[in-house]
Amino acid sequence: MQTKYHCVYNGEAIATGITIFYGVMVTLESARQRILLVDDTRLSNQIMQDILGNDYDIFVSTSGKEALVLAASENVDLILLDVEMPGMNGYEVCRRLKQNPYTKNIPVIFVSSADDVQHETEGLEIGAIDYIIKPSNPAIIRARVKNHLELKKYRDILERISLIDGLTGIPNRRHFDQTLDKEWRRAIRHGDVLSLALIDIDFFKKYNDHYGHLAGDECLKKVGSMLNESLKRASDLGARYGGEEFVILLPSTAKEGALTVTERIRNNVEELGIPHEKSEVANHITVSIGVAAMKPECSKVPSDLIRQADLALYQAKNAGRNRVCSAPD
Ligand code: GH3
Ligand code: MG
Repeated sequence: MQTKYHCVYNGEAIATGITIFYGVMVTLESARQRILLVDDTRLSNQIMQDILGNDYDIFVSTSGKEALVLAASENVDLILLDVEMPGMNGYEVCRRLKQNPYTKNIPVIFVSSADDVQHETEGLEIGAIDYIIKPSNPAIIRARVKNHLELKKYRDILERISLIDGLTGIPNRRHFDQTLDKEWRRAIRHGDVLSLALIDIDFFKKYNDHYGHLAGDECLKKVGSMLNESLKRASDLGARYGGEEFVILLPSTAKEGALTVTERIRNNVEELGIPHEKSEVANHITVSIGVAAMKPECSKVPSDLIRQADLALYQAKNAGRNRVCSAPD
């Protein structure tokens, strides 16, 4: 993703170029978008580079195989794809791009000298967003590319927003489910261990009843942002799981490490010092945490890990709340 967004909760404007969706404010820091040119003829690539190089970052590939690698690794925003190429032709490249979850959302424009309805229809049916017949006028190429990249930019923004919780501004359940799925498969490939913790605010119903729902919402926001501040590794994820429950995912982390992180979180919540005079365990907000660690295998599913963490959370609640419990190995 080449554009960088900061999501903050409604009201805290920070920069120019602000768009508001569903109460979540998103700011957009423009960066140059990236285009991958795929053509076995170097001259064709050079012509396109001359047309587009001033406005975009350009990546060049002279074969379909190499293009698939670049598309998956270089975070490109648009692919201009020649149809006729030795080895893998453009249609096959496009089919494979659309089958790969990492590349399926990259718009593809076919660039071809095949000026007939059949070729153009086939290209569009495979999933290309447009079809340019070469040679084409540079101004028209620039205009079409600009239009498609503009749409891509806004689709990226929507994608980001759909993964953020509207109240707390932290990743939502959908984001978490997607990441768990991805990390689960990665852990199977690498024989790695994965830890997960469910975090639930103690006596939150009493908090809402006593202080009101708006105060309850403020409390959720504070706990949510503290949660993410407590996570140190780039691969760690903290998300709102639903209601007053949060979840964290710690890839490549065994149970001991997960217990250290969650104990830090439990302690940090106490140190927020949010008064809760109706709590039965303290005079401030506290959380109970259930931790589970697992080495994912093909015979297991991600919900096994969640279920274990849920049981551990239940134990933490039963054992008196404001504590961390872990599932047995
Ligand atoms: P326990 O210590 O056993 O966890 O008790 P609890 O009261 O925290 O748990 P319970 O599940 O009975 O109540 C959860 C409460 O969380 C009930 C609901 O009103 C509140 N809640 C859920 N989502 C939101 C929200 O988005 N905003 C606010 N303010 N409250 C919420
Ligand atoms: Mg609760």
